[in-house]
Amino acid sequence: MNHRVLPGAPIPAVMGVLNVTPDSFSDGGLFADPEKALQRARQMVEAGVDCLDIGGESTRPGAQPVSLGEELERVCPVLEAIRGELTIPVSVDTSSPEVMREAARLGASLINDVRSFRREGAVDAAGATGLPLCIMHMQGEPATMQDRPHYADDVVAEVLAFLRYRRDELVAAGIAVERIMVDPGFGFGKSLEHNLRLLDRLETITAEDWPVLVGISRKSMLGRITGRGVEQRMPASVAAASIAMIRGASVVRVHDVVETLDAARLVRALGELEKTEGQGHE
Ligand code: HH2
Repeated sequence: MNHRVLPGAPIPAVMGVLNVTPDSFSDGGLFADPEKALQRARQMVEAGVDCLDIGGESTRPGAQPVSLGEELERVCPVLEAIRGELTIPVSVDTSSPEVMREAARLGASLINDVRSFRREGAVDAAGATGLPLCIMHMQGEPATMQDRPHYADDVVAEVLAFLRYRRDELVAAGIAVERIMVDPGFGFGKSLEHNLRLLDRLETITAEDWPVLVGISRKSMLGRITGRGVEQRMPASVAAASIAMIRGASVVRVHDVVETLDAARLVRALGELEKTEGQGHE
């Protein structure tokens, strides 16, 4: 596990979600206004979050794609406002090459693409930014990905194979391997059982020499297990993030930053203890 993509951040790090969309599944419409988004960013920074992730396109199951103009209009003013006031690293969640370029120009620190830079021109645009990149596994496209998710044999092996393959393709395109972070993509073309298997065997993915980002916060898998609506999923989200961190995730992407930060602090303290014990035995 390492942090080459978020220099200086603790391990595990907490990434606060800032959706500037009208239709995101848990915070849609709440922070679409730039002033409200900035206020939310300030709150998260005050809580001690390690980075923010701004998204201008909802990728919830069934979501329709957003136009480029609209995505730029949603993301850019918020990124500019945050950059004008806060020093926190900001990731931009986008699949659009134009948004990637603009985000880099406005001071983004990371590009997070749920489509793993598979849109035309995305590898070139992302490569040219010089920024760290997060590649994520998704089966299908958001509009239809939950219709009938299917894996021939072992979902964990398939996700791992995809992430390795995509990492290698980016490296072949000239992107330094140190710039790449990976994400198994919880909820993206996966049934409840697929998601549970991925969480159960997350160490298969975190054991590789790359930083792993995990986003389970408030997702429907937690609703299915607890029977709770989106607004009541904080405890299950913190539990899921804790499991992911204990199993080696370097970054957790969450909505409930205050509570998840406490869990992260506990996991960090355990990590420190392990280091000291390691030294004691030398
Ligand atoms: N999940 C969502 C969006 N972006 N990026 C990464 N790397 N990993 C994730 O798991 C991930 C992601 C979906 O959650 P959210 O942003 O809260 O909802 P919406 O897509 O409806 O905006």
